[in-house]
Amino acid sequence: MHIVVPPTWSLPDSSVAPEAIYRGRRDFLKLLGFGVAAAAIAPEDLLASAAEIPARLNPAHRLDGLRLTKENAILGYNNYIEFSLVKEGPRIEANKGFRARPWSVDITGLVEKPLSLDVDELVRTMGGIEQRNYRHRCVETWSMVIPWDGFPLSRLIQLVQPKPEARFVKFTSFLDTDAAPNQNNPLIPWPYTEGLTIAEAANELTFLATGIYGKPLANQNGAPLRLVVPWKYGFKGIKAITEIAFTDGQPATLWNQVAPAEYGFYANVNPTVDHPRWSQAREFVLGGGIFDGKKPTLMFNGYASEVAGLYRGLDLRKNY
Ligand SMILES: Nc1nc2c(c(=O)[nH]1)N[C@H]1C(S)=C(S)[C@@H](COP(=O)(O)O)O[C@H]1N2
Ligand SMILES: [Mo]
Repeated sequence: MHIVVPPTWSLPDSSVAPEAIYRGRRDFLKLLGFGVAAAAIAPEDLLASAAEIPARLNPAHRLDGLRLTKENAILGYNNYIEFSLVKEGPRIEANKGFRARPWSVDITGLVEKPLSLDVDELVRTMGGIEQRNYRHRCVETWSMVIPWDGFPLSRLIQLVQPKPEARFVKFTSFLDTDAAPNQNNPLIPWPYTEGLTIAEAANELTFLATGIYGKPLANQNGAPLRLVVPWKYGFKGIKAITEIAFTDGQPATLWNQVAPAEYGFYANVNPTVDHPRWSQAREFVLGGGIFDGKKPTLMFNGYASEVAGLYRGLDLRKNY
């Protein structure tokens, strides 16, 4: 028989503080007669794994008035070309040979304090996670509203201290041709890579996600750690990150190498700059059913007040 133990993140009240979990665990251990031993154990050892600590919704990122896309749609309509080229594929194929833990992440390149650590250790080092509701707009014209859990990339940047020469950040995904059969395709420059300018990376909106809807990321959504840049097309949001490198030159990215005329380095959501093969003026909103409706696409996906300043003086038609 298979006994399912509900994990700590399934606690109904997602605002439970980590300390309350710690106290609950400690009282439970006492009940089992481990009173003295429990007191001697460091609090970290009793805490739920960092990625399981329930997050608090950041009130600055509530998106009042927008309907969140249903969990089942976020989990079952995916782009993850390592595993499948159809939307329903990653949910099945990323849950066969791929393992999101243990997982180590390297922060390298032009930084004073490079880091190499386990993903849960990284989350703990970042001081835990918060929830943010963000619009998500794929270059293919569908959109969702996703409640992410994670931490701002800016916090990690402060920790590793980029050197003055660092001007870009390059992100690299995993490489495992056994777990991800499509990585045997020699026409694609695996692993998946992405990049941001250092100013984009340090923007308050740029987020490293560890979960969705208060649960650890599903493999098909990019477990254990993926990038979220809500004012850019979804392909910038690289999944299953293994390395974050600070560089002086603009990094090559997978899509920019595969089809440079279609997928630029910036990839800012922009209703006035069409994809060579289709208009970007409108989008299909995915809510819970398949297409819930069409609406006009917003400049910078609705985040212009936060990010337009990053592109002052830049021709967004040339720098697409
Ligand atoms: N490693 C990797 N990351 C990736 C992709 C991918 O194919 N491989 N697809 C991108 C695209 S095009 C989109 S729209 C989003 C989709 O994320 P979701 O499936 O969680 O909605 O992931 C992005 N990150
Ligand atoms: Mo996408």
